[in-house]
Amino acid sequence: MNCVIHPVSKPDYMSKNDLKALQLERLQNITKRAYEKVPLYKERMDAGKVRPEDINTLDDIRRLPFTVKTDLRDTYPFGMFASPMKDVVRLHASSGTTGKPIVVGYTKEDIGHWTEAMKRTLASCGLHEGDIIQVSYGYGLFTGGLGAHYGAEGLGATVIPASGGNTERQIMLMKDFGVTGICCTPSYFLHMAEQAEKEGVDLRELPLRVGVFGAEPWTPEMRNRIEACCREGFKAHDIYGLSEITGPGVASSCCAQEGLHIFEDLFYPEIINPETCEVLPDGEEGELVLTTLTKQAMPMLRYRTRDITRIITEPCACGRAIRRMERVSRRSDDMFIIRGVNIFPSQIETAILQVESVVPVYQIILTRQNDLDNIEVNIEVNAKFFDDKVSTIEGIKAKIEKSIERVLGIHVRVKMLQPNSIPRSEGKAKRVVDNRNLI
Ligand code: DLL
Repeated sequence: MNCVIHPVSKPDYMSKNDLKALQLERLQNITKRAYEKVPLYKERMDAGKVRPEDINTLDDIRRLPFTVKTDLRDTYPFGMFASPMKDVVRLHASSGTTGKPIVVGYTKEDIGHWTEAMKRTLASCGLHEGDIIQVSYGYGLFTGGLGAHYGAEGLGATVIPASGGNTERQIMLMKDFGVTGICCTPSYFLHMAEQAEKEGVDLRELPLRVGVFGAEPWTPEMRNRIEACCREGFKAHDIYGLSEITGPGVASSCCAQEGLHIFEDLFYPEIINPETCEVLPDGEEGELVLTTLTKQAMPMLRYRTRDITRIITEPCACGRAIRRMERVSRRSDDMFIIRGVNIFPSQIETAILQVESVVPVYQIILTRQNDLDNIEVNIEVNAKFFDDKVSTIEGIKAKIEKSIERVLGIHVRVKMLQPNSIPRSEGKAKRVVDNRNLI
């Protein structure tokens, strides 16, 4: 494997002992800061009879309280801030499905750490000075655009701050400016590939060699589809992060493309059983919990991400010492139960993409009738087959239904729709339409 080590990646190779010492020192500082400056943490730690001085080893983190998304909602907008507003130089926000967004703040120092994390992310994806990077994550309150922008600029690359949307212009920029790296959600990239094909632009003929994709769950099957649209050697990388912790830059895949390295010197990971909150050993699957080790404006102690993954114990072929987690394929709160079977959207994506010639544009529709939940999957017919005989389309539909049944063990009705009937997203794709009116 040809893994080039970029100088910004130095902390990724830190020895275990040095890393642990740094983590402990940072954990002690951050716990003290959270306790002294954020009333919610003081209350919780007092109630749990734990004080910052009780953190003497990394395992003592287990004595600290968890933080959940509703804590950020309940203290809206600035109740979790540990810095006075004069030191907060940036705000971002993430909108949920209901009500007010959650707000996150950064000091100058926090922006510096975030930039370093994003430089390490992009370097890990194989980008460097001299690359021309198109940032097509949304700029604005969403952390994707500015996060990638600062990282790419910090790396010394040429940045095109395209933001999301205006897909025709995106293709033009990519082609005319000789873009070598693109940052966006995987679903938006597929939409761009579709648009390029319509315009007669062959992505395989462009110099594009790295995709930095994240912000939504996607499957290895989707990665294969994406890589097949681009020139030989193009790598579709997976990057992970969340606003509450920093934004993108928490973890990233590397040249080995097997799992994502967590930037553990900045974010301390734990895996817990989401029901019992018991901490699980490395290798076991559960909910990822993250503690920010350096964040000044908004320290997060043991934030429950709801994202399901596991820590990979084997060393990575790339030589990095920081540990990896498996790609996040699902969230504990994404699961729905149909006819007694637990289902995650990613399982359906895997099943759909196992059928060749299917475009990965689909939506899962949930309905409720007489207290029974029902699921239907809408998939677009590939434009190439649209004019074909009805029997061809029926044949593809039957294949998809069979594939889903193989994966889930239940029969799910599939509806084939005309090309372009499912709305495309410029950011995170909306895969599930829940019409059950659950409260
Ligand atoms: O999505 C930050 C980000 C921007 C990450 C750009 C990567 C690239 P939020 O909007 O707060 O922040 O959403 C965070 O998105 O808890 C996961 O459920 C999901 N997510 C993010 N990255 C991935 C990924 C940004 N690579 C939530 N795979 C997280 C699967 C992801 N899910």
